[in-house]
Amino acid sequence: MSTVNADQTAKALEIPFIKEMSEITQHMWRNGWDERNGGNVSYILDEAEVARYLDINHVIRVIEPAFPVNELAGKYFIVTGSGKYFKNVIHDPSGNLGILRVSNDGTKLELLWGLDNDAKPTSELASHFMSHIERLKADPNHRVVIHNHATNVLAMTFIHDLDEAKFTKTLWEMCTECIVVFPDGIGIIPWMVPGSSEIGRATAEKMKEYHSVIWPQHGIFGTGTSIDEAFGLIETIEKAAQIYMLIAHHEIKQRITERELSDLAAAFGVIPRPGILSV
Ligand code: 2HA
Ligand code: ZN
Repeated sequence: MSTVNADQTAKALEIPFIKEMSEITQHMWRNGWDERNGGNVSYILDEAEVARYLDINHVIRVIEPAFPVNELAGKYFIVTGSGKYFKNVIHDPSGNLGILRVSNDGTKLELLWGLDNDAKPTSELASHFMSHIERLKADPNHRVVIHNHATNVLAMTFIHDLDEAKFTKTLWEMCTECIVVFPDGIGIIPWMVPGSSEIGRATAEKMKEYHSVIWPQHGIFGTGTSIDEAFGLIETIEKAAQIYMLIAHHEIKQRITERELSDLAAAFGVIPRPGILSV
């Protein structure tokens, strides 16, 4: 086992995006959403932002991605490492996180910081990269993909119909603010083997239309223009799923009606995904 250098950790945590990744992974672990090595995060960084803290001309190691990513050529990312525990990131950022640049031809990953002791980027890099490509097409300000095993979302995929419109409507009905936070609804893919390019393609296909995608009996992907936004989206969906799980065995005496959901959307200036509300 490598010894964690306390001075190096303190210095790394002075870099804003390393601190942000370390804090959010710790937060998710404390929420119980990232047992063992569960979950992964990738975050697009500006070149100037990275150059302020690191020598961007010093490539520590070159990593071969499973597939070329021309669409992301020249982009910088901070990512969680494969097999790494969210619990440990804040105590050893450079052992558990890495800062990478996609080479100009899109065929290599140039490691600029972290992933100590030959660690690799997240096992879900395919899903992350393919999702970044689609979200960037939809929104040039997109930056963050977070995957975790949010407990109640996962539980809900056992007992709720996995039809996207029905699932979305149920979540909107659980908390007043849901329709405002995710008017575009939730994408859902079939159960698939994680870590593969196939699950990456299926997830990214949904990302063309949705900010968030559920992997049944596994977890959730949330995206956004910042860590706060991507995390806040997952937090809101998980809260709605928690309410659903809390009330699932009880008699419902009153609920938010479809009319009220429409009124909410109008009041907050959001357009609910068509085909979900009938009023
Ligand atoms: O182990 O969450 O989906 C990391 C994961 C894989
Ligand atoms: Zn997972």
